[in-house]
Formats: sequence, C-alpha cells, structure tokens
Amino acid sequence: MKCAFFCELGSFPTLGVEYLITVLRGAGHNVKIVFDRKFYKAWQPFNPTSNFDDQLVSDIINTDCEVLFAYSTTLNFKRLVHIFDLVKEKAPGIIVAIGGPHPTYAHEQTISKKCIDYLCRGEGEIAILQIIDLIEGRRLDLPPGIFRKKGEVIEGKGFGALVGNLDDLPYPDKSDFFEHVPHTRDVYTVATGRGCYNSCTFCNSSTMRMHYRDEGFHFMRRRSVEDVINEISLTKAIYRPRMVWFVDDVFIYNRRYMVEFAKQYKEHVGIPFGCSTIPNFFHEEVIDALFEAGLCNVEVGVQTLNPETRLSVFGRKESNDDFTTFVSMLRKRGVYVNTDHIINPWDSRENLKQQILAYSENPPNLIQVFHLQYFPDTKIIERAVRDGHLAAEAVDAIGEGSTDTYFVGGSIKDVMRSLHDLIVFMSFVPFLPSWLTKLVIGSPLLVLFKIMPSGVILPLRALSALFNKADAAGRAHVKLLLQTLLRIKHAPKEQIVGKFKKLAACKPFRPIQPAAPKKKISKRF
Ligand code: B12
Ligand code: SF4
Repeated sequence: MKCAFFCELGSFPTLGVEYLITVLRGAGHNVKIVFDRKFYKAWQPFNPTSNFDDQLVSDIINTDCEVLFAYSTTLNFKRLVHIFDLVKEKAPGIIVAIGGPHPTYAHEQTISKKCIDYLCRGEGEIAILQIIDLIEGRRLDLPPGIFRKKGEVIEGKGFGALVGNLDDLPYPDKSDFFEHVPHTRDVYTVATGRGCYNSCTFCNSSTMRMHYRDEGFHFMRRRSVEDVINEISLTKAIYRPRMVWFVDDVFIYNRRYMVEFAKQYKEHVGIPFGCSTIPNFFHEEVIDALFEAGLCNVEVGVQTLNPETRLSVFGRKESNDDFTTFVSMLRKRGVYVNTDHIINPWDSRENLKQQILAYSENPPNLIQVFHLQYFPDTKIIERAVRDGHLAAEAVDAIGEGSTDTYFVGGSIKDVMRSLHDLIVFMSFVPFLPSWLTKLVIGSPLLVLFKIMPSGVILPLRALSALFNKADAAGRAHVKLLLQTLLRIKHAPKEQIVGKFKKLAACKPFRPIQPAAPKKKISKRF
C-alpha cells in the first residue's frame, strides 16, 4: 500500500515513527515521510513561512499516498487537525490514521475529529499493520487498540497489542530523518526498553503502564543487552555518531542489567553516551562502570526541590538528599548533569527562593526550567481541580490539545510573568558561585532579573555548549542556529543516505509476536 507518514521535526528524531516506518517497509509497503518543518523553519528568519501550510498539504498529496499516518503529542494535536482538515478538503480519498501520546490518552476527542478515520491507542508496531489489513479488507474484526468511525458511530476498545519480546523489533530505519535533518546525525538515539516503573502524576508514561496493567499486561520490557549493543556497534561501523543518547524514560535502573551493559558497551562501542534518569540509583560501582564505558551526560528529572510538592502532588518518593547525593556522585566523576525543573502552582514564590538556594549549594551543570503542562489522562489534573488551580471546565480543553491552562480563570502566562525574575535567575544558578546567588536572592539586585528577557540565558547556554562536548542538546541547537544564520543548505549524498538504510537491513527479519497477558492481574506494581 502507498503510505505517507507525517511527522514534526524537532531536535531529535522520533523513535516511534522510525520503528513504524521500518515495520511498514519490512511488510512491503511503500512509505514516504513528510516533515512538518514549522518549528524548524522558525530558526530560519530569512524564509517567510506564510504559505507554509499550503506547501505542506501539497507535499502530502504529492506523495500519492492512500493512507496518511501521523504521530501526535498533545502539543501538536491542534496543528495536525488543521493540516488534515486541509488535506481532506483537497483529497478526501486519503485515509488518515493517527497514533502516539495524544491519541492514546485523549482517544475519544481525537477520533471524533472529522478528518481522522483510524486511531491507534498504545503501542503501534503490531497495530499499524492491522490498520492496513482493515483498510484493504483483509480483516473484518476490529483488534484491541484500534478505533474507527463508521458514520457517526465510534468503534473500538482496549490498547494495541504489545511486542512480546523487544528483541523481535527491527533496527529502526533512521535514513529519512538523517536525510532531511542532517544535524540529527551527530547523536544516535536508541531505547533499551519501554515503560517506566515510577508513578509521577504529571506524566503519561505512568498512565500507559497502568492502562496495560488493567488490561492484564506488563508494559515494562527491556531489550537484551546483546541486541542493544549489536545495534549500536553496527551504527558505529556504518558511520560514527559523536554521541549516543538513550531515550528510555529512566535509563539507570536494574543493577545487573547496568553492569552487563557497561561491560559490553565499553568493549564494543565506547562512544560517549547520555541518558535521562531520576535521582534514585546510588550504586557507585555501577556509576563508575558506566562512566568508564562512556557515560558523559545525564538528564536528571528533579522537577521541584520542595519535598511537600514532590511527594504529595507529583507522586515522587526521592528526598532532597537523594538529589544532592546523586548529582555530586555524577559531577565528581566529570559527568555533565542537566536537571529539569517544573514551575508549578503549588510552590510559592518564597519557596522557590529556598529551592534556588538549595540548587546553588550543589549545582548541576544546567537547570532547564519548564512550566507544568497538564497532559490528558494524568492524575495531576484531578488534584489541580481539587486545589483550585485548574477550572473543571478547562479539563476538556486539554483533550482538545490546550496545555496552557493554569489557574482558574488565568493562564500559565500570568504565573510565568509573576515569577519571571526567579525563573530567569534559576537558569543562571549553575554558572554563579553560591555566595553570589545568596547575595542576589536576598537583595534588591533581583529586580535586575525582572527586566531581563528570558532569552538572556541563551548566549551563556550556547557558550557553555560550545565548550562542553557532553551537552548534546545544546550543541545540536547551536549548530542548527549557525547553519540557519549562515544559510548553509544540506544536500546529503545519496550514497550516505543508502548507508543509513543499511542499518535497518542488517538485522535478520523476525516476526513480531504479541505479548501474552500476565497470569494473575496484580493491582500493585
Ligand atoms: C525521547 C522523548 C523525547 C525526545 C524525542 C521526541 C520523540 N517524540 O521521540 C525529545 C527530547 C525531542 C522530546 C521532546 C518533547 N517531548 Co518527549 N518524550 C520522549 C519519551 C521519553 C520517549 C519517546 C519514545 O521514544 N518512546 C518510545 C516509542 C517507541 O514510543 P512512541 O513514541 O509512543 O510510539 C509508539 C506509539 O505511540 C505508537 N504510535 C506513535 N505514532 C503512531 C502513529 C500511528 C499511525 C500508529 C498506528 C501508532 C503510533 O506506536 C509507536 C511504536 O510502538 C516520551 C515518553 C515515552 N515513553 O513515550 C516523552 C513524551 C512523548 N514527550 C512528551 C512531551 C510533552 C514532549 C515535548 C512536548 C516537551 C516540551 N514541552 O517541549 C517535546 C515535543 C517534541 C515532539 N515533537 O515530539 C510527552 C507527551 C505527552 C503528551 N500527552 O503529548 C511524553 C509522553 C512524556 C510525558 N511527559 O508524558 N521528547
Ligand atoms: S520518572 Fe520520568 S518517565 Fe517515569 S513517570 Fe516520572 S516523569 Fe514519567
């Protein structure tokens, strides 16, 4: 079947899409990928984007596809619906099928959109081929996890079949991303597993695990160390990325697995690598082994240093001491530590000042400050409504793709504005000695940060990335910005693109078997 995949272009490739196109191609389907460069184009001040959407719609129609697949997060959902409405207007015969986080967690609102014909809830490698079977009439029954519209009626239930053994998955075909987004070649993204054992109330990863548990399945799975190492060794042989980034929700867990991984990675790969994790793994000998194998960058989800918010609102069990121990354990070894912090309505202004002081006592290399976004089907929504931080009427809007609702009757912009000085200052903390942080936070000097635009940290961030090879994301953005300013265009040679395709072909085909349900459904994880 002639298929097209519509995918947003970001700083890293979308691994889920890479797997799906590899599975489709493996089953003999013709797949073209159309990238939404809206965000990417925003870097390009010399290219006006006024007729951008029309061009995108033509690009989709020109693929001559019979079915258009798309990956959607809550943040790009509204945009996808806008583009697909335009596609349907011009080419009503194209069937639109959508999957990813937003369709999974707001499935009813998603499938009720006129321009969407099929929806996949949950994992997609098995479901995507089932959708094609349904479209081509080879299958009549509707498998779990696939939803469709028949006139006004919506049919479907459950979640997409899980891959029983992740080693059955092919190695992802990254050639489309590498061809169209050349800067993504520097960092090879890979996952050793799926799922997260934690239960943070603001995150959809825990929702996913719970849903599959309620259906009787274990969502958490990990590939064998051999399969992971084999994929990265092949990557190394085909082309040598500067860095490997593990996109697992939480990478550092399971001591035995980590020890084996470190040993094999050091022996067969040795390329510097980074990962995301949470501050709850304290086996120094394992961290040493990972460091020796090449661990150079760890993104640590801290989110708040207010113990009350962390436990009772965010559902996180670590303590501030855990954070301090973990960060110093990594920094002592020279690992670049990048922390994520979430501005939220439970932490008062005074409390945020205390947190800034706590960060300055034991600073990471970077503090990335985000604001809380409410994603559909997350537990925090109920709490926010109960505590008066979110209007009950606003909950539906989240399922429609609005994430900026915050206080009742207000918006996240108001909150960010009221904390602007502290938010800007927090980003500076890793670059300042702690005595200076203390001085600024307790004096009128803080006013300076009130008038500073939030972008003021960017030149410092860029400089730090230039001098720090381990700051993969920072370097990717600097490179993209420089290429844009210098108007450097990429035309990757066909031969190179062919090389990238080779990776997917290296692994012998194995049929993907669905996971069997657990024998006994445990309500606890
Ligand atoms: C690595 C990662 C990133 C990376 C790479 C981006 C990417 N999308 O791969 C970076 C750092 C760039 C990133 C950025 C962002 N991310 Co992110 N990210 C992740 C993370 C940790 C892993 C993604 C992954 O590789 N998953 C493994 C693959 C195999 O699964 P998958 O992507 O879900 O795809 C499967 C299914 O969804 C399904 N499927 C997907 N599409 C389709 C389409 C069809 C037709 C079908 C049939 C099936 C199907 O099949 C796939 C294979 O099984 C996830 C958490 C998670 N566990 O998914 C968060 C997550 C996806 N991110 C999230 C968010 C919010 C963001 C940002 C918006 C953050 C921000 N505020 O800027 C940006 C958005 C960027 C973007 N355009 O995607 C949220 C999305 C929540 C939501 N409701 O939308 C998640 C779920 C984490 C969370 N907080 O809950 N992210
Ligand atoms: S540890 Fe990270 S991925 Fe896991 S539930 Fe919490 S925020 Fe989500």
